[in-house]
Amino acid sequence: MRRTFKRLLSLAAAVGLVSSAAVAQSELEKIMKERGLTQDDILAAAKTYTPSGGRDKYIVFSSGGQSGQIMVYGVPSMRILKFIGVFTPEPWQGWGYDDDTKKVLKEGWYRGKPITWGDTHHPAISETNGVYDGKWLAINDKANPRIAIIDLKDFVTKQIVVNPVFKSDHGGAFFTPNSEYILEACQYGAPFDNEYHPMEEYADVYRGGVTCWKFDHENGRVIKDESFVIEMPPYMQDLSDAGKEMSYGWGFTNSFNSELYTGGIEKGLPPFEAGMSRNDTDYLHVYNWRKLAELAKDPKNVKVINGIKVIPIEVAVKNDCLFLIPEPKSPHGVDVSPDGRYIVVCGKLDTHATVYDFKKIMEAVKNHDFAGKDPYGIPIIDMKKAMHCQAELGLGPLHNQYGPKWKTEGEIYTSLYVDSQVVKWDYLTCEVKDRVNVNYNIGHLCGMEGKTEDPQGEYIIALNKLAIDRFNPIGPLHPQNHQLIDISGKKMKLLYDMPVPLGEPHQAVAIRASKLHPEVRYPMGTNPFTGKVHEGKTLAGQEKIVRKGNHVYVYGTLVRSHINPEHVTVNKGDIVTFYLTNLERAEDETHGFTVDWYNVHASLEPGKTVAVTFKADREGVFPYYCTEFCSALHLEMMGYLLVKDP
Ligand code: CUK
Ligand code: CUA
Repeated sequence: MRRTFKRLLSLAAAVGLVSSAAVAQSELEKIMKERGLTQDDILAAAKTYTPSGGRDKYIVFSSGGQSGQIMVYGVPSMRILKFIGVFTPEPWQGWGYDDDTKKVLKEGWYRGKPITWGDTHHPAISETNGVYDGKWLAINDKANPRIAIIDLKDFVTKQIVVNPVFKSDHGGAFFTPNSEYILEACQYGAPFDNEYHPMEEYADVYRGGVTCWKFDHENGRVIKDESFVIEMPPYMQDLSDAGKEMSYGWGFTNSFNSELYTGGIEKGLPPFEAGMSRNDTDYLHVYNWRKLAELAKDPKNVKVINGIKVIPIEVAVKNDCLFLIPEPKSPHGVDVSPDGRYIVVCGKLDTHATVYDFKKIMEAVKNHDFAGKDPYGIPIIDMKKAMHCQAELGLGPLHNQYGPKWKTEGEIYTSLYVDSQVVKWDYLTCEVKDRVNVNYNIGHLCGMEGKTEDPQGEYIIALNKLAIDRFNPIGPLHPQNHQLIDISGKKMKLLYDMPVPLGEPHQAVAIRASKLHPEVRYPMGTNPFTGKVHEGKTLAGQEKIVRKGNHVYVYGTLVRSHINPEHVTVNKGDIVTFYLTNLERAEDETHGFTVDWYNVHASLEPGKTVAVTFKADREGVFPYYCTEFCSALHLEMMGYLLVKDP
């Protein structure tokens, strides 16, 4: 401590600040004493504290778990910047409370049924040449198998696609290295049709698989017609990753029910978790998505189920596009090294991480050197022949992230769920280098671009499932805990705890902030969901009310500090559409809009046009107003909807 301050003091003396530095020292010492802070605490604070107006080096997109949303925060400050409405309504952004956002949410109605929640797991940033390009973000909903696309120009969800054959998904979303496809792996095997099939048909009719969603990288939309599903046995596929560099064109998905166990405590059978972990190994699925994409273009190679092309197991096998490799035991994370050569798999019930060598896998494939076939005829590659090494890490290894010295030191970090630790090790030699305790029960961990071809340094974030004693108590439901860990030195150092009051974080991805270029305003009259001029665009002086039959269209504008028009009179039973344009050009001059009783809300960022439609089903007087405190006369920014009995 003393020495640090002496150094500070001599530095301060050099710039003529001796007296103020001395004052600062005594004040700092006083605060440290009062608050019981150690020198390590002060260093951690200095490494994370971001003064007013300061910016973060990295931006993190974290799954919001059961909230169905995404959380955005900065590193190292750990300041939350935004929650993005994705699968669930989010009133602040008007997400699900105006016509245009309702339309996007409606695309995600699962088999036609309104679904208002989601279980987001794995966000992924679009890639160019295997590195993040900062353009698009994708995330899956495990509960109702869907993928959403978020535009990183305005951080708004632009598309939701429903998987027409899966009944749950987990191993998505993962971009291929040039964002050609988004991989989405099934979790719980189920019939691909939407019919009833008894459990006795599990092995024959229930199926798993990986959906390869064709992605229009330029426009940021999934092209459903060019997407396809690789059918797989109902082994309960789990996490996935796309190969890169030497393994480009391949995908890897693990699984945890090679037993084909179907449960049934009521039948006197062991419960699912016991039956599914009977075998010592499950299967890593290795598939050539690039070749399968070509095959899928020929109708002879596919069956169309619920409108999507499905490549049957036999077709994939016949064309040398699908293989299995045993992997121990109840595997979870599968993470391809930055050069694409190694595939690191963690088994939840095994103390090891297993490193597979893609070169060895390809040797076996080339020579058709197989240990046998599974009941579905898929060739099995001998585990030993595909393996590079195994590292003994501890209890409950789950996920991996690569560090900047991956090439020279095989730098990799793995989460240990049961041991509540992050382990640093070398995947080239399988030696353990360091470990740090986290609080508690870590799931994923997030490196800075830690799963791209260009992992960055300094930080790992531990995404912990349990917080227990870390924060002030707020009732039985605790927040989650994101812990920032400094990895710049030889020993890892815990820097900061961030409570996450949103939902289970699962995966988070971090990108250099310098790669993001979001807009500050929309071109005047834009509909953000089409990127084009909104049909309701209205400029100053063009405000009007138009009646077409029983549908009343209000072309309105908002600008500090009035809504125009200020009176709208309609008949009971009319359908009313407010088209609203925010005429502001100034940064951050957002207005909001709501009408008493009608359960609508819109967020109008500068330049945006939105539509809000409802049925005027009740006679009366309904004030509407701006919901953002936008100026000194914000409260005056209002009007009246008058609904009369005709
Ligand atoms: S999962 Cu949650 S801790 Cu959905 Cu990626 Cu591993
Ligand atoms: Cu506009 Cu308040």
